[in-house]
Amino acid sequence: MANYFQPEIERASQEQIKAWQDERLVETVKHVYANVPYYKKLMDEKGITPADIRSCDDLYKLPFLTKNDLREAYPYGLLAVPLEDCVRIQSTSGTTGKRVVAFYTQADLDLWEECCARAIVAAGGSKKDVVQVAYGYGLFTGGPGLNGGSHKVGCLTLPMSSGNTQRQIQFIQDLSATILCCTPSYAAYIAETFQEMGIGPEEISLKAGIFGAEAWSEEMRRDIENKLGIKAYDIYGLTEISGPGVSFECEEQTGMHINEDHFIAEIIDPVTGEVLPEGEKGELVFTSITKRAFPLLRYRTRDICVLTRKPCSCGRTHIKMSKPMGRSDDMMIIRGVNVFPSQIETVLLNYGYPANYQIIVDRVRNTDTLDIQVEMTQEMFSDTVKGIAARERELVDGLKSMLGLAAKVHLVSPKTIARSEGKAVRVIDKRKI
Ligand code: DLL
Repeated sequence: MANYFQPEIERASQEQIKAWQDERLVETVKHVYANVPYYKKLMDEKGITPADIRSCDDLYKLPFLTKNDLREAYPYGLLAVPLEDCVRIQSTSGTTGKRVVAFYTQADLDLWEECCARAIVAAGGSKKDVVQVAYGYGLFTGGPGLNGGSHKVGCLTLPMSSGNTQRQIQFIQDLSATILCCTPSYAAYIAETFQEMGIGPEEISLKAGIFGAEAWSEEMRRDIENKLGIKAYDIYGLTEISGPGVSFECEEQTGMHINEDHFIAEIIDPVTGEVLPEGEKGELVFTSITKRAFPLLRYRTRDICVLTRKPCSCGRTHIKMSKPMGRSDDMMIIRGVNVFPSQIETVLLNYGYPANYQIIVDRVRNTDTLDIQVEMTQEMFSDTVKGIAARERELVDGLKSMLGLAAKVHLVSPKTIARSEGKAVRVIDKRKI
């Protein structure tokens, strides 16, 4: 028997969903055109006004928005309400000069938390549950989003944040946590630690997990499910659009229902920008239609997905997206942190290295590893062994402050990294996900 947090919305008819989307889109376009000069300019350049957008059928007329627009408009350029109406910011992981900052009014937070509550109830959660939130808290949306959702459902919420695995295990055991929320790689690590302690699935109180923020495979899902004795549900989202809960999995485990009363999804050809029909693989684009502080129209996520309206056995009518199958840009997600190769290159160039390097990403015992091989100049190469070790440490520190992530650095002799004849292969991602 399926459970819903807001059954009248989650099982609404297609006509009702379309009616909500039409009305809210029109209203949102008026709102941003009137209040965000950045949008007004983009729309004026395309020669359209709010009067041209009368329903979702006109969505294609609107300009796209990208992460670059968000950086350009940083920090307040896309804010659509007075700052005094905002009560919170969150920000994307990764720490290039300009981060993406998203603003929320109290009403925006409530709607976001309701989306997360839907995900928790879909995973079998009710007020009887003990929800252990082991996503990071702070600027990252994972902890705050699931925390708020858990409150809305009325669960006993354990705001653990990530890390300190022994303490996570102790709380799962002592407080009989029933639902674990964290990244899939951290869930796998917790599962492995239980196994090493000789604690089997039948002795673990958990019944479900809500795992997302990074790609994970079906094999990984089964492995976590078996070790912890749970059902593992996927959850998707991005800071720009609110955070976790943009879409979530139901018991069918065949894709994530997008909360269509809040977000309109499109799939486009990442090269031409052309809208593709349902069922075709392409880049996912979102338009938020209920947010007040930071509404985004046609935001290009860079995530490659497929959408389907095939009826779902859970009774939900909202469209489903597949797990993201990759990205149309070069962003990597390493231990939950968004990393662009260009950030790494910037650090190397700052320290005087030639741009000959290779980034090797792997997953060892369910934890992402980041190794960077960097060619030295001839001059650096003639340095002492001690001098080279000091240089490596210096780069590790520089990378840490740029990425917020520990990397391993290996300095190699000049001309040892293979040169390519076409595009340089900078990144070797060995993770099988
Ligand atoms: O990762 C929000 C989130 C927190 C989602 C907790 C789920 C759970 P960002 O840091 O802005 O936000 O990163 C967004 O992460 O564009 C995807 O590429 C990737 N991503 C998020 N969820 C999934 C998922 C949060 N379930 C970027 N599967 C997105 C694969 C995911 N990739």
